[in-house]
Amino acid sequence: MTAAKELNPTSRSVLTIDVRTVDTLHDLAAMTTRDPYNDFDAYLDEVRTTVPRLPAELRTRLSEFAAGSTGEGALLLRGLTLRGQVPPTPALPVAAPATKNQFSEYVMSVVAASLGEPVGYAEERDGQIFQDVFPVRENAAALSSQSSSADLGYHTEMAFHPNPPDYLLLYTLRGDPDGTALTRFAATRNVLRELDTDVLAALSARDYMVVLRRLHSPYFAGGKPVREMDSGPWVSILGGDPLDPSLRYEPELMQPRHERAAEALRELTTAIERRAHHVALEAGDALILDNRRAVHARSSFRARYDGRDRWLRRMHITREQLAGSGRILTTDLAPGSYR
Ligand SMILES: O=C(O)CCC(=O)C(=O)O
Ligand SMILES: [Fe+2]
Repeated sequence: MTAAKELNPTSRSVLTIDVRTVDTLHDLAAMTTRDPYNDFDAYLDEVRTTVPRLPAELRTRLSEFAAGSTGEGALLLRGLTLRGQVPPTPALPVAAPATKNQFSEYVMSVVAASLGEPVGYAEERDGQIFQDVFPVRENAAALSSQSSSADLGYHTEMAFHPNPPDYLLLYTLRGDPDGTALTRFAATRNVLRELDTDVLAALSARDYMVVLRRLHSPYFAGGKPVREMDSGPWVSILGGDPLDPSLRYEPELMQPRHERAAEALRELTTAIERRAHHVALEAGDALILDNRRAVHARSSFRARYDGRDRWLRRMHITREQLAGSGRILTTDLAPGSYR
């Protein structure tokens, strides 16, 4: 595999938050009174009222990113550090481990409010809005965000799903102490530039079957548990507006219909590897990925399960208005659900 280049700290994808802005954010975070875990809608309403008070540069960069005008597919906000001690990293899945103040929840919610609506998926971690991501021994080698010894290959988030999130937000509570866990990403626009029109045409055809039985989560398709499914929906990898295309990409879960489709997928993967950057996320980093305009991956790393492992907090965000069913989506993965 071609090694991804290190992200240049002066790149347009990086914004280092100055100390005064961090102070302002801490003040705003401390003004909220609602409970982000037990009453998220009320908490988010409170957070929204603070958006106009965000420092101008942060607000501008977020709205440029939301408009997709930078074409970068990722925005890394650095320096958003918590004050005081971060509790030990959990080693077992738990419901919302409590960090002491609500700074991470505030930062994540205010970023999300600038981009769209935070959403949860009923079948993923019980629909949690704030999802803690840390290595879990049992899943060390699994295709899972809880893995560590396994390299989590390039993908778009929830590529198997009819409605993947438009954005993925990864806030870092604690970086990998060894610095070996690297998050990689590549902008769709840069990747597609590398490919010939016949490859793009192959990727645009519904010639990839989502292998639903490989999913770990308790989804249903046509009323049957997905683990019992031997066929899945046929999707295209490349879609959306031809002038601003989007990817649905997860080779581990996609079965090409024929060799031409398989070859196009391999070419895409090679192009992603050529155009990717990597960053070792550190405490206080918030990485926003545009899930249509970027793919991402994470290298393997060593987990020790001693309270000092890498610990991220993750959120899924949609640009659409919430439908009547609300913030927590329930989905049937039947073929007819896919656009
Ligand atoms: O741990 C990371 O850096 C990214 C993991 C990932 O792909 C995810 O949480 O969606
Ligand atoms: Fe991911």
